[in-house]
Amino acid sequence: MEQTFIMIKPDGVQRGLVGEIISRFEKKGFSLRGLKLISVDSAFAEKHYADLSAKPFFNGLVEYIISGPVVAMVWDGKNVVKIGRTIIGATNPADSAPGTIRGDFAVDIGRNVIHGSDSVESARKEIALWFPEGVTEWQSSLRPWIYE
Ligand code: DAT
Ligand code: MG
Repeated sequence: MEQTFIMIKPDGVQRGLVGEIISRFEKKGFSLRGLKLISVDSAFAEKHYADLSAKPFFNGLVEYIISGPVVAMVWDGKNVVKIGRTIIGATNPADSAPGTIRGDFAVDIGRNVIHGSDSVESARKEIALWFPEGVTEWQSSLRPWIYE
């Protein structure tokens, strides 16, 4: 099944949103395959956001991501990349619908609480970057109750 990379950004960790965010993905029916609380350095953050290196907000974005520990996760499920983005909400919390993570918990675009891969290809790259050790193989016993 498909996998996506989800990261709770330093503001999400500081604000005590880790449990709430994990809960939303669990309750949806997705399976957790990897999880760690880590601090990354600027070289690592620059690699993660390499596609945005030409943007005017790039340096501020890197400073934000290295400002405290983040929770890096891999979630597994049918269409998890696209549905994960829906659960997260629009990039700018001003446009994120209520009921989404950013819509419920964020105000400014530069403090938008959470990252989620934007495509299956980005997910593959991001999981390789953040989880070079690999993820955990297991299958939820709830699977037949979630998938027909
Ligand atoms: P997303 O995180 O929704 O995938 P993105 O990949 O375009 O959005 O950008 C990565 C992060 O960079 C985003 O979560 C917040 C920040 N960002 C994006 N556009 C921005 C802007 N116009 N001004 C300031 N920060 C921005
Ligand atoms: Mg993105």
